[in-house]
Amino acid sequence: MSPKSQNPCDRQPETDTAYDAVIVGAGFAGMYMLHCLRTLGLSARVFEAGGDVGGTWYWNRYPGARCDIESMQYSYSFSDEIDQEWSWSERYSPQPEILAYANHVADRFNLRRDITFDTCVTDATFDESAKRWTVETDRGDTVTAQFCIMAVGCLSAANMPPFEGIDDFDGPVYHTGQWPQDGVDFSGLRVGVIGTGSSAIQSIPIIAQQAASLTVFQRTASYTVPAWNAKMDPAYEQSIKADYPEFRAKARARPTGFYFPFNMKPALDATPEERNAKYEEFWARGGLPFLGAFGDLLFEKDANDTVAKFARDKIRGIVKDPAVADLLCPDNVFGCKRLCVDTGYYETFNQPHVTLVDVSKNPIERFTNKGVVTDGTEYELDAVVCATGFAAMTGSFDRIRITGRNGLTLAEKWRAGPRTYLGLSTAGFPNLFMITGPGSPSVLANMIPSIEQHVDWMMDCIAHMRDVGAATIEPETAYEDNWVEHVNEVSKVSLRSTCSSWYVGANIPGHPRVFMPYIGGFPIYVNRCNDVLANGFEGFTLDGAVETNAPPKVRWTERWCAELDLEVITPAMIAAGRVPVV
Ligand code: N01
Repeated sequence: MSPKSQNPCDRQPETDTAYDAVIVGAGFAGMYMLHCLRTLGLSARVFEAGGDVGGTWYWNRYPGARCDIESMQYSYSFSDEIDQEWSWSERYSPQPEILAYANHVADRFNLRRDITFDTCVTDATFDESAKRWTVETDRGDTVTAQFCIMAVGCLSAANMPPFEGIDDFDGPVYHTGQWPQDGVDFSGLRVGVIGTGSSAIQSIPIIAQQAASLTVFQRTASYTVPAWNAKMDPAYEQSIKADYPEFRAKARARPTGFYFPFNMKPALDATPEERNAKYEEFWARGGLPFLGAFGDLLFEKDANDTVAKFARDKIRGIVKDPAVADLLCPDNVFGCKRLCVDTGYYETFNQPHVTLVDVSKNPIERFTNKGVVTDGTEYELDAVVCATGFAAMTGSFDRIRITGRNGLTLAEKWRAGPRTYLGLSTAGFPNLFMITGPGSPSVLANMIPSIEQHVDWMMDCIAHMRDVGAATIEPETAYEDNWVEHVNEVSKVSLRSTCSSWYVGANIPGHPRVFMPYIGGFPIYVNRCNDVLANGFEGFTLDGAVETNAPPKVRWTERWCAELDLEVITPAMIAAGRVPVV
């Protein structure tokens, strides 16, 4: 079933329809929200910019795109049937398979009938007298709803730097996060890639296989760990499916919401030989779990120096040209920026048709009709790929004019950085919910469980509002301020707060520097959300409630009564904010 059979331009704009909820975005968050609202008997309309479901996995179709969380853990957990009927073909799923899974879920629950595709929400305005949101789109739709739910994604607003002369370039310029639907064939072309983050590191080895020549423009070298991706082992798959709920529970008890072996011993207590042996053992496992080699790697700079040196030695062991190897060696904190996971990245630079260009001291000056100029040299190219990242966490909100009480826009309120209570909502914007908003674990946890936990919390909240006859819910400023302060304080304990990454908005010129995701650990965050709910939505004001004393019922959130994995999270760590989030 594909919505592409309809020409979106042909449809009549929807006007004056009143819904219980409008959802912005039909990625994994919007899809699950829609499914849940229906279960509660509420009406909802989803507006989605893309031509189909999938969100991140709809847009990021660049060569080599795949998830850095293992397939058996990167999926919805709300349906035992889907858990059992769906099979993943590889240890780490490629983008087409994750998109196929999103389509499967959309088909299974007939979600598309309530989703309007190819439509961007432009405005969401709270009407204080009606206590409802008015939502407008770029296709002329104007609808109203009691709840406005932002399921806009954390890494959805592509960052395209304003390179001078880019429009003069004769060839195509692509962004990894806005990849053409039908793919791109680079065979025989001279290709340039700008950027060396996760998207570049995944795509470079594949583009190199096709291109006549590949020139990589690197501003900052990234650390990357091999994925050691492989075909799914049927015995492993079966062992998990035999008791999927148990496996999910084990994962939820972990700081990142996904499970992998973690050695909590400090690196600084080990001898150099023991350390090296442990790093080799975890390197052989590969991927993000490499950061689980020792418990202090993201807290103690001296410990981090040991893992950084190990990684640089690996690079020098793979890359044959010492000058190129040196350029590929990062000199910053290991894992400070999001760790990359690759297949054959460093090996690619041993190929004669691949060139690494350092733009750290001499930035890209401009595009010409023939290519890209840096340091006075023109690199002639047929096509350019900008793997230049995203305006993370707040970028997708910035694209919509969201107006709350007293005409205050969200952009104004967040000018000095996002302010939320639990990453779920923000004062002055009643009944506006965010799924994995800034101030929640989001990108520092497994995204799909993070989404489900947020949606389930919102469902208990909305059900409670119905039970007590509340028209609106809104956080109190004092509680929001405390939460923002807590998010900031916890981030300072981690070495992650020390570098210029998209976690702090530093990749976008002019953005305020604020550590946006909550780094205190997924189960700790879940427990906090549960406590707020159990205490009658502590820190929120429910307006118009008839039955103010009715205690909230725990229905949806029941499955999120997170146990802490006490092997990796002790009360002392929580008190010190030293919960290891990879
Ligand atoms: O973006 P990035 P990404 N001139 O911001 C460079 C997730 N993800 O799309 O570091 C030259 O990491 C920039 O340089 P610098 C994952 O969470 C997940 O790769 O700012 N270069 C950097 O090298 C990831 O972290 C998966 O100096 C410029 C690069 O562009 C997040 O998405 C796969 C430049 C941007 O790297 C973002 O990853 C892919 C300029 N003007 C993504 N501007 C998986 O699941 C920017 N750069 C595996």
